[in-house]
Amino acid sequence: MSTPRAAAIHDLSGFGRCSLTVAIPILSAMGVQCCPLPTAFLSTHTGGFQGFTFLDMTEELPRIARHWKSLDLRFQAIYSGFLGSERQIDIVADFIRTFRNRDTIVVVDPVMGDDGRAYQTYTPAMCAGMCRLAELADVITPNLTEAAFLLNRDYSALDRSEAGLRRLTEELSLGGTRSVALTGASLEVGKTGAMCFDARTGRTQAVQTDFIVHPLHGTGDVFASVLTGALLRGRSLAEAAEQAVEFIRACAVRTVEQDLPLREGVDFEPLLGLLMDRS
Ligand code: PXL
Repeated sequence: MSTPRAAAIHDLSGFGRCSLTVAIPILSAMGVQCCPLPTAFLSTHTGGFQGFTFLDMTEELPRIARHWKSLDLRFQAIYSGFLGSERQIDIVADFIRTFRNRDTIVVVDPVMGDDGRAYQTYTPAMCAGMCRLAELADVITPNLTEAAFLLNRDYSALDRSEAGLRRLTEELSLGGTRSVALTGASLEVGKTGAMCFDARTGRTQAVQTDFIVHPLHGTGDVFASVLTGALLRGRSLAEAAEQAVEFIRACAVRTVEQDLPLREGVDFEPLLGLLMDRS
């Protein structure tokens, strides 16, 4: 099998393990060539650090896309996450329309917020744009906050029972046309994971593992990156979600055992070998 290639459209945060500093090593370990399009260059992520720098890369994105098109590059995955400006919504949508072909998986992680609140740099207009962008996806990976934003619901009033989470996931599927892996789905005390709707089979399935710690920064990015890598390796949505959830659990155990600061993200580097397919 030739090496699959993914265009990864996320920010580059120099410190704090998220976005591209998570996506590049994880996809590489999983045998995927990761081609980054940085949406912004920050000194740290925006969760838990004060005074971070932020260089908006909006102007650069269409120039990169034009050059890649002139080289006739093909991508088996287009994987987007944290965006740097409202204008980037249309730029990323154009990128998807230009580079998508029959064998391309489009994964949109609709990064907007956590714990019921939008991230500091996300305006209401950006969140509305993110919902439009997510309509182009084959697979979306929202957390509960982002699910509430996507469906225009009150976060605190979401029904978190198993039946409620199933319904929420199915509602996010746009009538069964888009796969969904809803993260932060806990079906019992002490467990967490994802509720998955697979548009290929029409099935909704929960994936659960032991809950280790909250809040751990960047777990959404680890989840979506492992999921994308596993889908490119031919796994089903539920298998891909299971691999992602188990990897995060292993990383969270390490992070907690070493008493590492939670804002620095999950201590995943020594565990990348778990993702390598030696077959
Ligand atoms: O993990 C999501 C994320 C990505 N990128 C940046 C962030 C965050 C969450 O806070 O701040 C820059």
